[in-house]
Formats: sequence, C-alpha cells, structure tokens
Amino acid sequence: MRLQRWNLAWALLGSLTACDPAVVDHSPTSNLLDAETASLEAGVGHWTAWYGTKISRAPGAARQGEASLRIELTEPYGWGVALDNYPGFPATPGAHRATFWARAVRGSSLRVEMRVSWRDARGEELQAHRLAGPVLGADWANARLEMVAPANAERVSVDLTGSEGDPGDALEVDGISIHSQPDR
Ligand SMILES: [Ca+2]
Repeated sequence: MRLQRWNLAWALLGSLTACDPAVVDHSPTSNLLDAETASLEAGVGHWTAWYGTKISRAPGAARQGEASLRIELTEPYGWGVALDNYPGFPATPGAHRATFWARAVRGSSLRVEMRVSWRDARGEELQAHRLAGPVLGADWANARLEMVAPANAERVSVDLTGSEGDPGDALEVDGISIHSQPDR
C-alpha cells in the first residue's frame, strides 16, 4: 500500500510542469494550492490585496521559476494579502507541511507571517496555524512548519501579513505550498 502511494505521488509530480524535479526540496506530493497561486509564473493566481498593500506579479524576480509575488506597502501600520477563493482549496485531515520563500526588496525589519486556515465543508474555520518567517534581507529565506489538519478539514486557505514597514517598502514571496505528508 505504501509503495502504491509513493508511485502515485511520483506520477503526480511528473505531471506538474511548474514543479521542476531538479529544484524540488519538498515531499513528492501535490501542492494543495493551485499552480499560479503557488508559483506566480503566469499571474497572481488567487492572491488579492487585503489591506495596506498593492500586489503584482514580479517577472524576472523569483526563487523558483521566472516570477514571484511582489508586495508593496502603502500604509505604515501593517499589511495583509489574502486569497479570493473563499472557502479555499480542497483539503483533507492529517499531517501537512507549509512553506514559503520571501525576501526584502526595499525596507528593513520586514517579516511575513503566513496563516493557514483549515475549514469544514461549510467554510467554518476549525483551526489555524501561524508560520512566522525570519526578518527578511536581500537573499531569499525559507519558512516552513509541520502541522496536522484537524478532523473534518475539507478546505484550506492562507493569508500573508506583516506588522513592520513603511509606505514604499516592498518584499517578494515565491514557492508557497501546503503539502500533505505521506504516512510514515
Ligand atoms: Ca515562481
């Protein structure tokens, strides 16, 4: 049974053109987020400015592939970026790993916190996990967190927030993923 699961996982991986096996650094299961939301390669996916920011796809600036999500701060008291596809992407209970990459483009003391919201079939939040990234510099930095999606989880959504920064500051995010973890 375990062998079949891994074979299926590798077959799925092979079909994901946005997930080059040469740079894969995560478990070989599919991302719960869709390809554009995760990779920003052809657009901004489901990302939408929530407060204190404007967003865009940043071509030629990427941790993976050719583009990332540019987040430009427009207010001094914090910012947020969310998804527009409430109640989120299909999900299942059990062990997961969430990860993203981020870097500062302008500004100091910038950080990104990713909130992972697990919801039931009606869209009610069951539990949320917070993944806090490091203080960002010019180099890409990775943040990751292992978590267990609660029983009855059928949807997952994420948002990105920060409490530091000034108008005109900017940062970039790429390689956003939530993967279910194979049985060990
Ligand atoms: Ca990318």
